[in-house]
Amino acid sequence: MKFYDCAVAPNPRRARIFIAEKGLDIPKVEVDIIGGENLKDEFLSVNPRGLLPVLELDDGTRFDETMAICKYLEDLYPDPPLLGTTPVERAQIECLQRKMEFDGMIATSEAFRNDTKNENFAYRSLPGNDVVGAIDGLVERGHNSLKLFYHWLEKYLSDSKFIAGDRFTMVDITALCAVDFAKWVELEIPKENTNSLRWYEEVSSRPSAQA
Ligand SMILES: N[C@@H](CCC(=O)N[C@@H](CS)C(=O)NCC(=O)O)C(=O)O
Repeated sequence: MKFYDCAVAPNPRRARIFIAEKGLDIPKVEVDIIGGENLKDEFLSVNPRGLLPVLELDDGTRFDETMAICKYLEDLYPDPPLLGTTPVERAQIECLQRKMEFDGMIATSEAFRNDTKNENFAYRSLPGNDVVGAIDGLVERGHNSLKLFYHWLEKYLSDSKFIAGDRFTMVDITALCAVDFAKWVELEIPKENTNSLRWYEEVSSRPSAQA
């Protein structure tokens, strides 16, 4: 297997943390998004949409979505379980995972990529090789969605150690990456959200968070 990665980017980081939690050592190919390497022919021959991460199998099969990569690896390496162990748990984790992704990751991406100050990205308001220009109003909508993300995160953590219960899961991975990504648009966990701050300290101190 081969993992196409980008050290600074939040979606590759989600997959990287997942791989580290599984204790796997998958060879990495670093692709520099900031320098535009993902939009050059060499990487476009790997993923024509120019997006990371990508997992490539030894027979050349490729997966270019973080959750597809994680689900594939969970099937191959079920321990420790990060996507749930029963049909009910798996469905619950899927519900929460998607909320963290939409409310946190996508909201930040909207706020960041539509801000014309970030000129390397604003001409591509959506990530990857498809050109969609910035839309001003999405900066404000992104910030407002992020405030809701923090509101709900605090609620989910009000009576459990991790977001989906007493075990660390993919939900925590996506939320951690979203919180760190949101620093790019200067929206941190509000000081009064004590459950979220307690959770953040705990999940960021796991060795996988440094992967
Ligand atoms: N839904 C995809 C999103 C992937 C994505 O947006 N990746 C970003 C990095 S976080 C990217 O490749 N950006 C390339 C660019 O901005 O040109 C996934 O979860 O894998």
